Amino acid sequence: MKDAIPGTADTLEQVLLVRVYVGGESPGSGPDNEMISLIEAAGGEVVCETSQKRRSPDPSFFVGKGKAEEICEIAVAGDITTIVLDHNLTPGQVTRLEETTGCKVIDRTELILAIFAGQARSREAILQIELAQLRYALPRLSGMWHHFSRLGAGIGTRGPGETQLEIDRRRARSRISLLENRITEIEDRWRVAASRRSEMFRVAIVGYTNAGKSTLLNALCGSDALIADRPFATLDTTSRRLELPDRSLVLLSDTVGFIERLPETLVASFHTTLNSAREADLLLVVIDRSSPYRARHLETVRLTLDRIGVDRNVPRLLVWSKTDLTSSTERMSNGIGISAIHAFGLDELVCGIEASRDSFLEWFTVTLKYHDSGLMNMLFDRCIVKQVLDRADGSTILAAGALRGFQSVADRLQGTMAFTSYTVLPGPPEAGLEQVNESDR
Ligand SMILES: Nc1nc2c(ncn2[C@@H]2O[C@H](COP(=O)(O)OP(=O)(O)OP(=O)(O)O)[C@@H](O)[C@H]2O)c(=O)[nH]1
Ligand SMILES: [Mg+2]
Repeated sequence: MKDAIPGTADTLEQVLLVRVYVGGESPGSGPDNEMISLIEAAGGEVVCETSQKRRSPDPSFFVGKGKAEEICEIAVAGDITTIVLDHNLTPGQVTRLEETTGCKVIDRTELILAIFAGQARSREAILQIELAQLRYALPRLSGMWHHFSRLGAGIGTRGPGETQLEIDRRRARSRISLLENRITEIEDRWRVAASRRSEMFRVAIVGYTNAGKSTLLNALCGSDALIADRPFATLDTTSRRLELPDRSLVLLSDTVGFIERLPETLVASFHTTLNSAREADLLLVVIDRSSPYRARHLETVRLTLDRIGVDRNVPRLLVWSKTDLTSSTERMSNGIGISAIHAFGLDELVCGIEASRDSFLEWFTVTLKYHDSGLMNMLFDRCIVKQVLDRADGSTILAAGALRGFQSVADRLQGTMAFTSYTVLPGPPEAGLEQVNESDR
């Protein structure tokens, strides 16, 4: 049975979307609009849809042979140029479907790669996406020959397909190693820059794509990161300093959004960009509260953080975004509710960041015989100094939390002339310093 929806678009690429529900999947059990947003972000317009439920994918066509013929009829009737499947296909399945339908066939990974290629602006992102596309294309090169020579420009043809139509495997491999070298050079430069900032407490904003991560960075830091109502607007890491209520600074980073089944080739190629999540001391997990799929988004973010190698022990703060679009009576049992565009909940969030940071630090008080500016600078660099008390006898007491472990601070203090003693505290100092000091005696 045909379930094609006739469309009228004539300016964009005309797309037939084929949804295949495999195994336990069923219509309505997932974010059905997501594929449409992805196709639009890649410059296409869905003019027809059709679906099939299957126990398992057909090895030749992914859909059944009869369905492939039906797809061909819909494509002819709807003047379709491109067929998009919501799954990943083998190169052979793509070739056979293209031969049967006479249309270009794009799978889910190729679609997401096409969006990335279209959005990449920085040199790093352009190199990383070209690498991801080439790695994906390499086993498919013979198919791509057929694919591009017959069908011309459109979704999925930007990047290596467009510029190197006559590529062979040997040339693709040499281009891949050239790109890998360039990306390694960039990674080295970033590592040097990161080591300069390594003393700061690092907070990474992670979350599902389009959840409002860049809007949050801009609202908190007054920055101008690109915001757009489409998937994968952000392809680079942007880092800004954020001042907390105690006037200390943390480094806040925004990065690429996640999606269900984020293609492996992107995870591998965007390794450097995703480092900001891996190296974070605290993760802000941003989930769109107004999405009916928020629980699923949260699960996807958890799985993706595992996949990219983020340590499960790094503290995570759940941030529900876009609460202005939800009912005001809704209770948020876990996490902090915000609306970045209405600056709602941001004070609570900043206090939450400070509290999470403070619970992560190793706290101590230290007494210096006299005010040693070298030691004081070291303490301010490596610690969050909460209180300083200069006493009448010339000595100074500080209460501080060590950012990267107390031992490295203690090692620096030991044996210096000004150092008298330190006391490790169970948590952030609550009492005034004199009281702390009195109880020490
Ligand atoms: N109503 C409402 N819309 C918001 C809010 N925050 C962000 N948005 C909108 O959500 C869309 C996506 O915002 P972005 O900040 O670009 O989302 P992102 O998570 O950075 O997305 P990617 O970088 O593409 O992964 C934009 O249209 C924003 O205007 C909010 O608090 N309320
Ligand atoms: Mg963004």
